[in-house]
Amino acid sequence: MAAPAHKMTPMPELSRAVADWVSSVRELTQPRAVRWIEGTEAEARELTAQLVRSKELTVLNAQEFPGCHLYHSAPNDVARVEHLTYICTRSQEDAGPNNHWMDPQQAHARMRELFRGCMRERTLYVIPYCMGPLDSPLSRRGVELTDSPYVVLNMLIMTRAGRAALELIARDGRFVKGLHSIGELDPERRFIMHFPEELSIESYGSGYGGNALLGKKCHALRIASWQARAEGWLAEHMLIVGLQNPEGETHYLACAFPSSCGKTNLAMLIPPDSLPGWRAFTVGDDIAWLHPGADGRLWAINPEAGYFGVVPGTNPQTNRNAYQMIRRDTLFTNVALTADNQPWWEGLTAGKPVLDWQGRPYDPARGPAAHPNSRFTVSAKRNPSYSPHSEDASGVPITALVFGGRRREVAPLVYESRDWPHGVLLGASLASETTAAAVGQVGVVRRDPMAMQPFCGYNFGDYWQHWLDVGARLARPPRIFHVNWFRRDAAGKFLWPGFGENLRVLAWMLDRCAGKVGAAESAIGRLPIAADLNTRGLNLSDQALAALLSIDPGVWRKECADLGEYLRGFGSRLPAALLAELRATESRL
Ligand code: SAT
Ligand code: MN
Repeated sequence: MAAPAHKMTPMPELSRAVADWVSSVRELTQPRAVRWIEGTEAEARELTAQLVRSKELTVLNAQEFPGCHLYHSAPNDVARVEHLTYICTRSQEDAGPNNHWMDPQQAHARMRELFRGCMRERTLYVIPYCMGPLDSPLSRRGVELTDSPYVVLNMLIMTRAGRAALELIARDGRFVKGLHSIGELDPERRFIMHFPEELSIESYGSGYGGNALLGKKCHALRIASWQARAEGWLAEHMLIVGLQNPEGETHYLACAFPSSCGKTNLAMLIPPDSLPGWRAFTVGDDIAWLHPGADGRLWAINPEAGYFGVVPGTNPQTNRNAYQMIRRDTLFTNVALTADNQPWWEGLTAGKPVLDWQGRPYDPARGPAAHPNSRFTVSAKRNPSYSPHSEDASGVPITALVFGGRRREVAPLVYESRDWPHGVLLGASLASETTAAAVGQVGVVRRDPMAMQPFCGYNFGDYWQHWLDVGARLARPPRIFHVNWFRRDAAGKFLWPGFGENLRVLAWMLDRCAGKVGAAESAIGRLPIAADLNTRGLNLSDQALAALLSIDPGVWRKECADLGEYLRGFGSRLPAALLAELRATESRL
């Protein structure tokens, strides 16, 4: 048990470095008060009550959704803003063609003008947080300063935040500095700036998830990917799932998919009745930090403590675990409301929306009732399939890495890389249809290497070289696969049922890793032999299966040509080995 608060050292006295930084930000932003977040439940309750009183949070139906609340964001602040997100390194080359870049001094000057006096009449919250288990040597820490109590509530769920994190910071001295203000929520005065060389983040003008919860994409991916390169590990946009086979053996997979392509569903997969004896355990649903272990394997932790997941589409059929998980103690953002105060979203078969995500009377002519990027924030521990190994200080060992995108055509259901360097090419070749998770057009195919296009904090050329280097150091590297659950037939119908049935494909991968089944060599990699893929009870025609496992050499020659053109855009930073892998594929085609 923690000692009563009055007997404890006041938080500002724990770390001089943090206190000095808070003082300088206080001077700049001029808040009415400064409040250090202890991380207690009483504190979260009090902050929640305060937001309910000020009508920023709505209490949801306490019988059906106990402990749940609804938050409406500003209507123009509902997704990440990649066009306003910058990597500010001294050399533009280090940020690479994959990032928007600004000179650090210029960026600091610009942000200072935005932050100056911006917190008058507001409280400045100091949130020390730890990404990863508190006792793990693989974890890293940060402090977010924000004027948004909604951000505080989210950070308390999404990270290990509070006094314990600050004590760790005081001990090792290093932390990522994240300064955030909602500003005026004006899209014209909005920037998300990253300074990897200084381990700092400055975010202004948005209260939305990835723009404002700085522990998530900003720290755990953009800054961490930079730190990881310097320290010899990988910070990736991957879920981590443990699959226990009927023999009782558990293997862990880390899988990269772009935002809003089903990572949370895959992480919480429900084995279908047709695959008795299998169990799935969630370690993480969005981010994996992968470290080479002393045993030559890759070990993963989930730096987060909660899920910030897409709500629409969640129902007992698509994701029973998630549906159950978000029925209590969940913070909903931008969903609709029923007459009896229950949250409602597209994909629910029961209930009827009366107010839309902006709190207006629901009118189908104005579009969906819940925003397509509406979100739930919930503690990972609420997940029925939560893996107890999520808390292991050394992480979990990874058997396979999986890359996937959302593609109507081109990519087969699954294929396996020939070896690690070829697997890096598979990752680099990821392309996907865009989704509502970021502002912009939805449904257009864009390149999204390793699902990291919006999140890699440095030049992709250097990043691929780092991937090659990490693989070369692993005596027992995981195998690397590519999947596409989203392939469609000529009529536009999905060929593969997806969701829990994806376990059939994952089981094939594990059979491959265990050396139990062979594969068909193809120009792009190894494809399943149809008989090795368990499709019993699926109602999948032979033709559909053949289509799912087929590659069209003509289409692939074009795909390789496009990829080659894209890769060559990285100039001298592009690893020669990656280009050689592409050439080898082209010659096989
Ligand atoms: O960036 S968020 O964390 O808000 C959502 C996503 O894009 O995965
Ligand atoms: Mn994500």
